[in-house]
Amino acid sequence: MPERMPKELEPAGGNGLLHRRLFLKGGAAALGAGSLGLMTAAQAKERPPWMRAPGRALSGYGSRSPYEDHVQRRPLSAKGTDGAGGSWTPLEALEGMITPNPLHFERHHSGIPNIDPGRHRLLIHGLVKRDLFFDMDALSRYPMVSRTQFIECSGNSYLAGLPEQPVNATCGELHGLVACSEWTGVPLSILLDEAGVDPAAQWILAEGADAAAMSRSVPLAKAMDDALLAIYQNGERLRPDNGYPVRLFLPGYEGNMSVKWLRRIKVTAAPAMTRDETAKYSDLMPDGRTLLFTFPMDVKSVITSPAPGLELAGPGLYQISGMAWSGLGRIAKVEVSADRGATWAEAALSEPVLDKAVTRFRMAWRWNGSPSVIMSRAMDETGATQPTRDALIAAKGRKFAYHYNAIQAWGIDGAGHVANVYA
Ligand SMILES: Nc1nc2c(c(=O)[nH]1)N[C@H]1C(S)=C(S)[C@@H](COP(=O)(O)O)O[C@H]1N2
Ligand SMILES: [Mo]
Repeated sequence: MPERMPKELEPAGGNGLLHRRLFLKGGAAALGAGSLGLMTAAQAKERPPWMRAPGRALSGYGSRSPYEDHVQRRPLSAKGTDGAGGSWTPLEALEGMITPNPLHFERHHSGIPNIDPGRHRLLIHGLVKRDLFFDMDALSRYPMVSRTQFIECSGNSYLAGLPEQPVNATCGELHGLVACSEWTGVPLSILLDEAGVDPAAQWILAEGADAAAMSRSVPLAKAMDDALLAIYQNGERLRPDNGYPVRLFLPGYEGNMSVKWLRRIKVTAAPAMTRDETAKYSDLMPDGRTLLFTFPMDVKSVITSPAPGLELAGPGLYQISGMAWSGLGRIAKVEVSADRGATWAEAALSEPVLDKAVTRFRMAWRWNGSPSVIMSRAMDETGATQPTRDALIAAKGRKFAYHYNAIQAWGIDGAGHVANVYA
């Protein structure tokens, strides 16, 4: 320890948590990371192999470094040949707030249709003055908006906390059914206004062009508020995996409602009570009632580094980094604990902090090498906070599978191995 400790390195919580000001105004120099190994003059003169000949040629479509090929989505066990399944985003390998398109999680009920955009059509009908029928060219002529927002499958995370014993899996396998992109497309309200919605209308039914013709009912109020017909994802056309050539995108609502490969919107007086909003995406409560239409995704956070799938190399200073998001609005605060929840300190939030987007948080931690339990808890601008696992199970029982948002604890053993634990 230096004699005069810079104030950035003052403890903010138990077991080595340091003050978030380390990440707020250039305090990170106090970490002294740049002095870990000094280059000698002889080493500086030596040229690595990639400096001795020109590099490879240009390409029409970029690819990542082969050294990063191990960063992959993890497919859920395949369920037969009907294309039903999903794959998780490897959260522990990523940083920032945006999910790269090729690593955006997937969830399909009947595989990925190979849609020819020239033959794809979108119909708007039902309780409207006039039916509208679009091809992609016509749709693309309407004014577009861009929004950076998350999408999360409501089945995300239940594996992390509902089984009797903690499941041993990576951070991405436990929480990776969430991704955040810049979505660009046409506000649905523009098209509904053009179609002329009947005053009796209260809902819409959205239907996909996959073999499952997956369909969900959406309240008209949401459709008129911020629903988007998304055509671009992080600047390029949607990937087939994520709904090419057009998907419905409903900010903050459970991912299942953001119907991919969108082909039909029917304006209705009542919800259609489709399979996906009755048999599925509904939750059995301890008192025997079933919750239907649980739309917004609740406030959640998870530490992505250190996290299962990564190892700590030994005692020293670490950057705790994680993601927080809420379907109700902006993230207001994230707190981190390094002593199993005995003490908590506020993490630094990385700008920008956007409505219904993933917010990156950071915290400095001096790990002394002894077994530790680290956790994060987020609060959104409505004041909603993450429950403990015990509190969530006390309220909702164990028979639910959707909207699991309890505080996640990671256990770190003396060898630096990180695992899912119940705190
Ligand atoms: N047409 C159609 N839309 C769909 C699905 C589907 O199987 N078919 N899966 C839904 C589910 S359950 C989720 S969580 C999200 C996943 O979106 P993503 O695959 O782009 O991540 O899409 C939703 N939209
Ligand atoms: Mo989902």
